[in-house]
Amino acid sequence: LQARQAQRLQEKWQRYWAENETFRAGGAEDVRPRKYVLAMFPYPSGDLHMGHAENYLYSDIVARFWRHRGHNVLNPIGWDSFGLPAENAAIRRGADPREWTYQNIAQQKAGFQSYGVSFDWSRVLHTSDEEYYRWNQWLFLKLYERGLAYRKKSPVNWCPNDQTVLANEQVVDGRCERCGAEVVKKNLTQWYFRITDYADRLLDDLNQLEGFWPHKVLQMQRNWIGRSIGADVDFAIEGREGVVTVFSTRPDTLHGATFMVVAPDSDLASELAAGSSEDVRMRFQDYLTQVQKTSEIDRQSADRPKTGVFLDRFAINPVNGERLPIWAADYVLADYGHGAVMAVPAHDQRDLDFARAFDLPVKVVVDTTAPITGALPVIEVDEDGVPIEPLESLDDQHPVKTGIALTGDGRMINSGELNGLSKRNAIARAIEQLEAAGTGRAAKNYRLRDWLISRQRFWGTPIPMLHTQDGEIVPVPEEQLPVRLPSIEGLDLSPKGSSPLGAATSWVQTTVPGTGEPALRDPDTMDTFVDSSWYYLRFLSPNSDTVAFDVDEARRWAPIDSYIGGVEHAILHLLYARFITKVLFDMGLIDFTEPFSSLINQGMVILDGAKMSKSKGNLVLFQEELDAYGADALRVALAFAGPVEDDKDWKDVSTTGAQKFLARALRAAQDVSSAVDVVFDGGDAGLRRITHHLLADAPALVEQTKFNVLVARLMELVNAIRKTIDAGSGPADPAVREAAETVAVMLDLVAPHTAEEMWEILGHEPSVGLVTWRQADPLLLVEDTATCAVQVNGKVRTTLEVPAKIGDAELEALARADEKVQRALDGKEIVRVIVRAPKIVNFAVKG
Ligand code: ANZ
Repeated sequence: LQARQAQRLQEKWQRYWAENETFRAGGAEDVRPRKYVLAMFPYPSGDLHMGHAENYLYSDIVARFWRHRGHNVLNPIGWDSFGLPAENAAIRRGADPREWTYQNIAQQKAGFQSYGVSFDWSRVLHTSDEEYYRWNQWLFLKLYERGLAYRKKSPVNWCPNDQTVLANEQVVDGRCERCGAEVVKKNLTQWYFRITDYADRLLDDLNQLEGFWPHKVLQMQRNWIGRSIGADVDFAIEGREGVVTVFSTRPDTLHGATFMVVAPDSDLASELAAGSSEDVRMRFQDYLTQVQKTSEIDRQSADRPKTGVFLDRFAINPVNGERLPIWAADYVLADYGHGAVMAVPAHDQRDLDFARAFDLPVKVVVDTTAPITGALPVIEVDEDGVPIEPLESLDDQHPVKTGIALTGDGRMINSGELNGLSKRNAIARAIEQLEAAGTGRAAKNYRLRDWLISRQRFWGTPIPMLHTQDGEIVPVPEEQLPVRLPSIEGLDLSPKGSSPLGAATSWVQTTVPGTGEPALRDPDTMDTFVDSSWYYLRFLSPNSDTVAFDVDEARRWAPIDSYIGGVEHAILHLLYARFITKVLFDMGLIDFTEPFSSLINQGMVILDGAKMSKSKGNLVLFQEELDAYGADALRVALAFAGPVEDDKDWKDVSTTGAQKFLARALRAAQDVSSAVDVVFDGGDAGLRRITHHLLADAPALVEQTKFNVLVARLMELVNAIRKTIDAGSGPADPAVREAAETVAVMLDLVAPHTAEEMWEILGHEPSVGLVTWRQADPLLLVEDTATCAVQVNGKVRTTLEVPAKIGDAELEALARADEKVQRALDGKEIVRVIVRAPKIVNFAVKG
């Protein structure tokens, strides 16, 4: 198919689809079963690229497939149009982010249309429209009412380049996910969503997605939530009121605790240091300054040499009254558990590294291997922590010698009442003892943190909250939404650490509704992940100005049957959308708790094994390929390039091969339509078999997302058509027509313009996109046949052509039904039947 012809078909059929709203989803009265297919909506950050070409091709294939299966399909599109790229681009050009955003949207929209994606264009949404973001504000108020939105001051991730805070999820390897700048910590008061309240449900419900989501993504979500089960243990501190609580997953090892470590940047560390000597205070201060410059990644890195300072304070081990020296060290994090640990160097690698670095005692309490017979000695140390016993006398397996902590299972030793128990039983027993003594209790901990949603940027949803002069916080009443973004006139958007909205005086200064008391608007905007956490519901009633989404439509359409997008969203977006879905469920607005029933992650389009990027200058441009080869060839080439989830190297993508294939398919339809009538009975059996095998296999191929195999099979069928026309019975053979029609209805998934054209050439009304696929004829699916001799008393009466894999019973029934056999058996008594499928049936008869 040459580019010019492709262009002509694109224009023709795209106009037809637009005028007829061919892909508009059916309304409430439509009785067909429903499918909701969604591709993650794009950022309007420039032209469409090959990643888009791949992503929206796959969702289009799935959407088109379900229409062919007689479903009412919803396949909408919108734009995730708030966010930093627009704002940064606007700052660079001194322009309004609105302009840049809506220009890009228009461009991307045109791109999708010329690519022939079967979207329902009546439902387009943009998150930066006030008709959309007012519902973000509504959602915020609902979360606030339920105690799920709150403000707190805490150290937050701060990107010094973008001058804004970042959610934990937006910090990748210690750097800003967007710009790559090293993230630092800053103490700020910010709005949070209490996602941790949902930690257990977010974790447990992943089990119901097993088999429907990529396993890798489920595992990433599990690790992100990071539930640990263990105990909180209270330690008294000498010379101090109250207790210090530590979280431990190994309360069984309490007898092996030989020191305590607190996070240097915790309030507790400062307090303990303050109660110590001048010298300790100074050393602690120096250390703290150094720690504050260290990134979280470095702090958690296992190979970094351990650092710390002794605080000259002591904790008392609740199980044996031993004095444990307290250290401040940066491998303990302030915001995990209680920011303090009981150190058990024999059985925890980090603690062992620390003990070896600072000559602290190591006491084995779990006998983890057979050769260790419980005799591992405790190392006695003097006041300075120097071992009294020479190291040489220790067992070779001793962790102090090997440097390897004994983390495995084993029998408890040196642990009083716990001696002899296995690790698991000892943990349970230790918790019982702690609870009985009132010095501890079972506890759970999560890696997951609450979702920080405040952003000090302009291009986002204003947080609908007011601050009065005496520091009170008042929500904007629901009926006053939206709180609109002000015009950028006179505003300096450049990042400066506080929201540019704070400088919009006439916007920010307002009064409390009802009382008239002066108040300031919250100047921050919401993380754009709030926008994308519920957009899938907005598509169901995108024009409603009374509700965020129509609950009846949600009952009809949601949850989403197939969600398609990049694995880069494996954690943040999916986790937030799952969280908000559960909140909406708890509010009684929807009747499901997981938004995405199945998830497909596509691979990347790469070039010579490398990721394409503007900076590397190795971009293959979507628009250029589209112009050069046409939408269908590009689509076929991408679909054919390999399995959905694999990365596709552009080297292996053959747009010219796809062009030739499409030309052949079209020519087959033309040949059929111009064939001179000839009378046929039956038609070419070989061709019919290929056609019907494809009819039988295609649904499973699509459902298993084996789109490349489907394209290969279509190519095979087109070649078989050509062979039958040229070397066989010619284009008037009904088997040729049947095959050409089958190609048209299936090709619609990948090459919809060519498919419509073929369908029309074959004499049918458009649109082929709405034609239900034929059923395969089971008789034509029988692959190999065998010849069966049917005998009566050893004499062959007839032969039958039967499926090679036929069973004995079925073969006997076929033989009995045969006319000649019936005649030979007539009036005789059958005494025995011998069946050897598929070759022989022998009736032994009397009389
Ligand atoms: C004593 C112990 C003995 C521990 C042992 C482990 C093994 P996860 O699985 O990640 O939850 N810990 C607790 N709070 C910490 C903090 N703020 N910073 C760094 N480490 C912290 O890890 C829980 C374990 O990590 C806890 O169990 C504690 O060390 C440590 F043989 O307590 B454990």
